[in-house]
Amino acid sequence: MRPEMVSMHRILISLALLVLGVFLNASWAEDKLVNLTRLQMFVDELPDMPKIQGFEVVNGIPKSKSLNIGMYMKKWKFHRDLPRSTVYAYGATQSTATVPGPTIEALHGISTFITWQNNIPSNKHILPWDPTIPTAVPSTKKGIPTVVHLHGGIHEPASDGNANSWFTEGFQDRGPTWSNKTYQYRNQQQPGNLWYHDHTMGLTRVNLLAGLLGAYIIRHLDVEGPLGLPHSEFDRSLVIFDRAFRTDGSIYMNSTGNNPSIHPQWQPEYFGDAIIVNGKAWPKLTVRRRKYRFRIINASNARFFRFFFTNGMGFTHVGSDSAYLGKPVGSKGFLLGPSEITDVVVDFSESETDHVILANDAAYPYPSGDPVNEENSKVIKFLILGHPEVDTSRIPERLIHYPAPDLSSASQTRYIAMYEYTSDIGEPTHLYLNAKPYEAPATETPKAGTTEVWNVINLTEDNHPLHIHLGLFVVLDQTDLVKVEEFKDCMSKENNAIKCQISKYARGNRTEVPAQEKGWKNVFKMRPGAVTKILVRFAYIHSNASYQFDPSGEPGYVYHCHILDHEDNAMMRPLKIIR
Ligand SMILES: *[C@@H]1O[C@H](CO)[C@@H](O)[C@H](O)[C@H]1NC(C)=O
Ligand SMILES: *[C@@H]1O[C@H](CO)[C@@H](O)[C@H](O)[C@H]1NC(C)=O
Ligand SMILES: *[C@@H]1O[C@H](CO)[C@@H](O)[C@H](O)[C@H]1NC(C)=O
Ligand SMILES: *[C@@H]1O[C@H](CO)[C@@H](O)[C@H](O)[C@H]1NC(C)=O
Ligand SMILES: *[C@@H]1O[C@H](CO)[C@@H](O)[C@H](O)[C@H]1NC(C)=O
Ligand SMILES: *[C@@H]1O[C@H](CO)[C@@H](O)[C@H](O)[C@H]1NC(C)=O
Ligand SMILES: CC(=O)N[C@H]1CO[C@H](CO)[C@@H](O)[C@@H]1O
Ligand SMILES: [Cu+2]
Repeated sequence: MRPEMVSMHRILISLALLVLGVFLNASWAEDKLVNLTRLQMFVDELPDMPKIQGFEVVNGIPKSKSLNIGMYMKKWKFHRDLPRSTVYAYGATQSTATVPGPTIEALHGISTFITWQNNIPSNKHILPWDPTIPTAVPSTKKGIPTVVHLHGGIHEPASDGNANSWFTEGFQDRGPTWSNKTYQYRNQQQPGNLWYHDHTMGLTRVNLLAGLLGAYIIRHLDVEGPLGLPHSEFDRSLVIFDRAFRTDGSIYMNSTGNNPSIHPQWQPEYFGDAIIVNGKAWPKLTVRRRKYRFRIINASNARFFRFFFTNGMGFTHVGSDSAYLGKPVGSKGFLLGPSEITDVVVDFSESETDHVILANDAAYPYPSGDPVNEENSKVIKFLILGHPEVDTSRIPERLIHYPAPDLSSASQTRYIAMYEYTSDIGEPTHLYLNAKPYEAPATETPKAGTTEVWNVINLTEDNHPLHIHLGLFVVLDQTDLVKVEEFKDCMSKENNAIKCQISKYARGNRTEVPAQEKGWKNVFKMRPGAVTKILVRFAYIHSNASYQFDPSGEPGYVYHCHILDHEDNAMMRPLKIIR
């Protein structure tokens, strides 16, 4: 082509792009959402995520292993009849990356080293985010900041995925507390269920929504083997979250805040009506007429689930969060808050029907929000094969008992108050713990090896799942506040529970802790208008040995609300362990 033709050509291409751009922008602005009632449920098979071993066996002896796990931008199909969605996904390679990410299987006592690599191209985030909340912004203004936290893990602060230890593609840009490309997960703790997910300052909600989460299991074969629980193909992880989609398949998040003049994008809670299990909307799974173990991780940003079976079948709980229960607990249904994990055995030989639906009836926001609808009330369908079969797995009478320490051994009592602030139009603008922003110096400074009592006071209208890094806790008591408004008035002036005479107000009804949640936990749903008393242990629960690392190092740990939209703005505080 002659030069003038080339430039004409360019002009035409630019024009075409311009028209396309206007068109794309227009359709974006319209936010045409998929009408989910038109999507047929139970058409996709439940995927099993790829498994990555966090150890290697050399001459019959397990040894520690170093893994590289990347974060990639790719397309993911959430439903047979939905166009492919752009996601951020974890995986060993781009082609094997999945949403949720691969399940990492570690062995008790064997370290897994992981170099998390950000391979997400330095362009615009696939979801709207909000620069007016405390947010990681690369100095080059390029790249998508990410950092990985292993939820439930007991390891040194430098491997904890601090919100300010974020990094962009190829580690080009790094947050202020970034220190090392490789994390060491020691796996010295009790066997159980963990999950890894993004934890970037101000971007956690959007990075998880984009797909950055996955399951992590620590096994201790000597201790778990004799229990005889269902294993291998009968032991499945179910990672559950909710999403909304545009008609072009893209993941939808509202780009207009509830207080747009203060925060252009931030909203207090994200909900989508499509319930996604292991990356598929309302999948189905064909099961044999026998026992299965399901490790269920609630990876929703804000949705609570209250699970039950439509045919009345029950669940037997064997674990909760990252630890086994002392004894199995039967239930007909249970409430799972964001980021809570439950570990249940389901016996399909008890089913009188040839299929059953795992359903949900939790209002959203929980507990005072909208009732569930046709879409978000269904989770997964199990198709149950013919006759019962010989099932050698069992549910033993005793599981693994980790005694709770004496209340009298607690070395400190703390009060943690949850506050929500609203604008003059009465819409939430942000939430704080103890009326302090994240940047304020640490006020919770437990000594390693000790146990403390924390009284968590919810002065907001929502149920907040509180998550503590490093420590595990036992819930002792939940007592409603009386004369809540009077107490709240005092707290909003003084921010001091003792000065406000909490003992005078913590006199209402007591709520029993559900039996399946009486063990060691790392997340608990803090009832609104109540004081929840927990006993937090900054030591292992399965042994009296002290931590095999220095927990007092930089950049320390955090504790926060696990409704991600709250955590990002800024229901999170530093947790500094001292020696
Ligand atoms: C979604 O589709 C259903 C069934 O076709 C219809 O009844 C409903 O009105 C639609 N909802 C919206 C918001 O368009
Ligand atoms: C980075 O972490 C690895 C694995 O824990 C460790 O071996 C190495 O010494 C660390 N490097 C620095 C500079 O701290
Ligand atoms: C997005 O949020 C704004 C402000 O809260 C609201 O007015 C609007 O209806 C929302 N859009 C959708 C599609 O829900
Ligand atoms: C998942 O967690 C969210 C947020 O806490 C909660 O609203 C929802 O009920 C939980 N779902 C299940 C199934 O537990
Ligand atoms: C305690 O519970 C009872 C029964 O649900 C209820 O009637 C009563 O109002 C509650 N008391 C307070 C102080 O909330
Ligand atoms: C830890 O020490 C206490 C008190 O000496 C003892 O009762 C308990 O059995 C020990 N726990 C373990 C797991 O060794
Ligand atoms: C639903 C509910 O009980 N919400 C309460 C949460 O706590 C605040 C303050 O304590 C009360 O005002 C709410 O009614
Ligand atoms: Cu919260």
